[in-house]
Amino acid sequence: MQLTTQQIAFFQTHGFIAFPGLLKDRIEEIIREFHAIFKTRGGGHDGLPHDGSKRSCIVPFLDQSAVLCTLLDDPRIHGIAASLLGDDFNYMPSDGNFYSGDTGWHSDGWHRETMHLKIAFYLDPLTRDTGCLRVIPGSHRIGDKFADDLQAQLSKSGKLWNVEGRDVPAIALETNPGDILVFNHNTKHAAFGGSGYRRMFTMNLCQRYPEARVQELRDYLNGVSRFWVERAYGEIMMNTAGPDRFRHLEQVMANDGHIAELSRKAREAMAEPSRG
Ligand SMILES: O=C(O)CCC(=O)C(=O)O
Repeated sequence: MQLTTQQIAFFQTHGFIAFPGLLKDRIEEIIREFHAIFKTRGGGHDGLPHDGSKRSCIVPFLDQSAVLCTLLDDPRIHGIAASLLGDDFNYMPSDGNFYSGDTGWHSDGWHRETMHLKIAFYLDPLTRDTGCLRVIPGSHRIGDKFADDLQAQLSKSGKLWNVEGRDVPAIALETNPGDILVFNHNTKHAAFGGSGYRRMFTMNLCQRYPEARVQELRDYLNGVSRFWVERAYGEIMMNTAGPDRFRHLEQVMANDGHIAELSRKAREAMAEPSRG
């Protein structure tokens, strides 16, 4: 599947695009695998069941299931990624979540040169006031006055505009399971009114980094050490990759050698008794 020129232009201008029902034919296996992965972690986070009080998050996520790994090979997902990022795009670490309550306004990154995007799979029917994703069109365009003003002001919307987060002008991307949402990491997004059990997982993807700027990719990958992992990808993702998938793993695999040491340090820092 290739996106049309109009779809690509829409994404570039607005910073997001929705594909209602795109993966409806796979939703049963997707939901089954989502729960199977959480079951291996006790149902939530840190070996405990998710109790709805705070977000439970697993990173990397879809890498833990051979079935979910094939989403990267699925011509519909592959086509979206290749159309927006180029044929040599990188797959990046994914996350699986039980979200709990509101998520305030934020960007996932603030990338000037290399485009990063997120594909979000929401596994429950969600409306504007029950936790669907909201996005602010155009907020991804670094250097544009509107986007830069939002970047500086949005987190203080109550004080600066007398407007609380849920009332900030935005598009509510109401979804049903099987719908796919895609947004630029720079795009401001949030969710309000969700329950304590909102199921969602993501695939992150980016343009291939030019060799001269590959240190930026390494720096980006530092973030996964918070999850105490040895590598950016899970074993299943790497071990079940054919040559077509490997093309989208190879740059990260060549640049994630520092993560194990960072993870070790993060684990040790947690284990240290607090001083004071
Ligand atoms: O659905 C949500 O609560 C927010 C999702 C989000 O912020 C993200 O995936 O970056």
